[in-house]
Amino acid sequence: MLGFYSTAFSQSGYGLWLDYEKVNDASILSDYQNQIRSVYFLGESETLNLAREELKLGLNSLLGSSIDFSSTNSNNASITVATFDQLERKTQRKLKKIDIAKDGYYIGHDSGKIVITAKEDIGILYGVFNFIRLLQTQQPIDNLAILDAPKIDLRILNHWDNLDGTIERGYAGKSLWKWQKLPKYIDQRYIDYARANASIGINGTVLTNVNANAWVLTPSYIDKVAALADAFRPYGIKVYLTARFSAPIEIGGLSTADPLEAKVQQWWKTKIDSIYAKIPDFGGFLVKANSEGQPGPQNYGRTHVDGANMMAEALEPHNGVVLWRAFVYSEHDATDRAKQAYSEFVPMDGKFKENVIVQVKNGAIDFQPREPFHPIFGAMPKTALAMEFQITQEYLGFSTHLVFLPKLYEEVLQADTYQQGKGSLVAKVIDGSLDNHKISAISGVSNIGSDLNWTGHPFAQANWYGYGRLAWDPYLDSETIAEQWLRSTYSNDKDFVKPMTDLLIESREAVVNYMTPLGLHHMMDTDHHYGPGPWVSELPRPEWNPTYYHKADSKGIGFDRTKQGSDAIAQYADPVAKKFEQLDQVPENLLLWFHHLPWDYTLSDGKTLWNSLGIHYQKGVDQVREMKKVWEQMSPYVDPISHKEVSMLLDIQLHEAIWWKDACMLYFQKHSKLPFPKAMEKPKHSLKHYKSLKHPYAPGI
Ligand code: BDP
Repeated sequence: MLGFYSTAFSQSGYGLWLDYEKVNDASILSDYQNQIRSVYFLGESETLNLAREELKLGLNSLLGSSIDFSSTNSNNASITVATFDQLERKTQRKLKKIDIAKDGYYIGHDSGKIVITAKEDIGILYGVFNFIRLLQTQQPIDNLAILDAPKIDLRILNHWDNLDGTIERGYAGKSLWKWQKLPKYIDQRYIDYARANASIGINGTVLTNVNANAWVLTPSYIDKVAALADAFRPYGIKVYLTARFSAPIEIGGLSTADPLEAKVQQWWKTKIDSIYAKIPDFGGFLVKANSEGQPGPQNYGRTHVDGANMMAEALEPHNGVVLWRAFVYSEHDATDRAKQAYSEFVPMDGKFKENVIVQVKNGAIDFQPREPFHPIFGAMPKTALAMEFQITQEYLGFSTHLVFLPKLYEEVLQADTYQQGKGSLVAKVIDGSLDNHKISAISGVSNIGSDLNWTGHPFAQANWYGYGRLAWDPYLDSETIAEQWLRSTYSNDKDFVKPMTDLLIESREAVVNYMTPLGLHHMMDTDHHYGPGPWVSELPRPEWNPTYYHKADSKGIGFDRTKQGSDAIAQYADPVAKKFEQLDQVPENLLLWFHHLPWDYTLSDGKTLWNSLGIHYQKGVDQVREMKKVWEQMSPYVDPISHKEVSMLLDIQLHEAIWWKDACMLYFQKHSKLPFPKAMEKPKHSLKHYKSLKHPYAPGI
């Protein structure tokens, strides 16, 4: 029995990209073995000890032999690991100055030996993980000179975890945080979680849902949070909490939460001081205010600036930050939802305190399979802006569909805002380099839960990994990330790596094609946000209805955001706006985001809009079929349990891609009254059937 369980466990995916399997290429292995025999590891601290143990584990497992860590001298060790200061002190010689940034590291050669060095202990840990990655991905190590440092300061996961253990939009089980057993019981999973995050450079975690519960700010919960902070600290990870704006009323006994009232300000100050007394390196607050029914300063006739600055002032003496979300839209505002956050926030540019970071979702609507970049990114140069990506796949098939999100993230980060002319990439806004901000941040809404493999779908691990890699370096390309993840997680065999990298890269476009092609968006069914619901039109808030977004009628389809329409395009810098405005220039994959067009409109390839829509839906389905075929061939490289798991998930994905195609095309046909294009497979069921499908118990609601 033990054998059965241990096999199941070892193939469960629990080890993530950190299962260090022995290098299977004989010549690479012997090359590594020749170059690495012993390690001289200098220094003691909690973080350095973790780095030493990680390196030991990595080398012993990858090289399949026991590496000597007892050296006391860099002369007779093949690898020396030490902070720069220690290295100089110990070797008693001035080393060539290497300009290593904070949190960064250097891996290079010195007199034929490998050196891993950094300014700080955490840099050593990052250096060690990156050195191990070189071996895991079977890179040459004979001539190393890698100077690397994170380009974004705060690289954060946002957990939408509730205190009752459920996760809003979580599809991989329950929350990892066992609040009831904290602070005394430290689950091994907290440590494994911190280790995995450190391996990709994540250095912050917001523990609680943006739809916040004030209870987490009560003293007994702060003790629990402090215990988690203690567990994460050696891995360089700070904790943050979501702050419910009305907390002074709910747990403080005040009659108001007006940010301009002295007693409210004092309440937050005292609360924040008490948090820092227990967690000296507490990161700060993430706040969702006056959004989707959450309380905020506007309840008292105040502004986002008033609310954010009040908290920022109390956090400032402790070096804490406020991440204030710009995800706002109102049922009382009749203008296009895509315009509302910009309209509300841009006039406040320059008014936030320096430790306020405004956190903006990647697109102006809501984590759709494809959105143009959020116009706020080019329009608030005097404010530090954080990117908020969603790693959990709320609108992208939950943890059932294989979708490689770094491809989406890359598209957004590489988009050009033209804020200061050509080359003003969103990545440069985020890392603070475009406008010289003192602080920069990025957040990813986590897809992690209590499932044995952490993320539900084994390939959803790649999205956690890829988010972390891009948070470290937002200029990385998604193909490199895909390849590194595949090599570290499964196999270095070229017959696996090449086709699977292509599959991951293509998977993002596949989901766009079978859900929301040609710039369509927000077509999902109500509440659960899972399957298609293009017909939904009767929800009380107009902007919650898919019909608000696609505007299909007998004449055509699409949201007119040009000057003749909502004029949302005007929120982009001129060159971008011009491109989106003109039909011969707007990227076809955003066509219906910006334009309402007749069904017989002719696209660049000569096809009509109607036919092209059907062909795109079909293409999405065919892409999933192709993914299935490729995966079938991969069984020699993947353990049988994972292989079967992914095969079954791909079957579901195919079934659901067909569901999206059929439901959407049948619904649109009611308006277009046109026959389906020949290339499109006929729908399996009637529109009535698709409309009747209900999912009251879908996870994550
Ligand atoms: C929406 C989610 C909702 C979140 C909200 C947010 O459906 O659960 O609370 O975003 O980001 O997409 O605040």
